[in-house]
Order: sequence, then structure tokens, then C-alpha cells
Amino acid sequence: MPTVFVLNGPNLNLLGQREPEIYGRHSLEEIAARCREAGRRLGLEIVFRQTNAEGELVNWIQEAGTEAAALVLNAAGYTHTSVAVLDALRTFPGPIVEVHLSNPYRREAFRARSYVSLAADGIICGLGATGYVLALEAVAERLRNRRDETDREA
Ligand code: CA2
Repeated sequence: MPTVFVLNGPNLNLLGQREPEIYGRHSLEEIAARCREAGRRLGLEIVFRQTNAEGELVNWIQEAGTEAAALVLNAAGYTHTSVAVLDALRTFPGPIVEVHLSNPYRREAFRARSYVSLAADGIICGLGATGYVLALEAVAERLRNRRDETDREA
């Protein structure tokens, strides 16, 4: 069963406690539960993590390079600032889907720039926790297509 890393950046541990009008009422643990449920349905092993530290996020992206077939990433504030996260993403060989709970394009202008987007295969934003599930459906399809192609070549 392919493993998918679902990585979350700074302050997302506060979800459900503050700013529900922007980020919704779900806690990060509830989003993790939805991802695990989607993983069971789609045949994916889900590794779900959150960190407030940029270096740890970089380390996990590097780890994904050897341990995961695909990456779903909400880099939160680091989306808009981190060349280090972008450099790490560029070493990841599999599909990358960028996720945001809110729609950064209807917020402050600085949120319209994403370093993550420069490495992402797809972007889902503004759909709350559902965005994570849609991202997993997209990577499951990509991984299936990739497997079918390899089978045909063999
Ligand atoms: O909409 C998203 O998912 C974001 O990645 C969330 C980031 C923000 O910097 C991005 O522009 C868009 C912020 C996450 C902060 O999460 C909080 C949750 C509850 C209370 C306060 C912050």
C-alpha cells in the first residue's frame, strides 16, 4: 500500500480554537481522522504530521523522499516565505498537492505568492478540510495511473 505524507505547517495546531470564520471549526485532529478514513477507502497509508518549525518541515519532506509515494502539504505561513521548503520539495520525486483551508487569493496580497506552488502538481484551496480529502483522491488517482503505466511497460 503506497504511503502518503500529509504535512502541516505552523499554527495549524490551533485549528478549531481561533479564527473559525477563516479556517473553520474543525480541529487538526479531526482533519487527520478524515484523512485516515479517506486513506482506508483509497488504499493509502497516511502519515499525518504538524510542526511549527521550518527545519522540521524540511526534514520531513526529505524523509518523504525515501518513505512516501506522494505528498500533501499545507505549509501554512511558510508557503509564502520559505525557499528552504521549496528546495526540499524540488527533490521529491512523486506527486505533490498543495492544500490550504482558506482561499489565500481573496486575503492579504502577500498570501497570493506561494513558493510551494512552484513545486506542486496541483493546488486546492478555500474548501476547508474537504480540500485534504480531495487532495488524497487526486494523488490516489495519479499513483494508480502510474502503476498501470508500469504494468503495461512490463
Ligand atoms: O488557509 C490555509 O490553510 C493557510 O495555509 C493557513 C495559514 C496561512 O498563513 C496561509 O496563508 C493559508 C495560517 C495557519 C494558521 O492557523 C491558525 C489556525 C487557527 C488560529 C490561528 C491560526
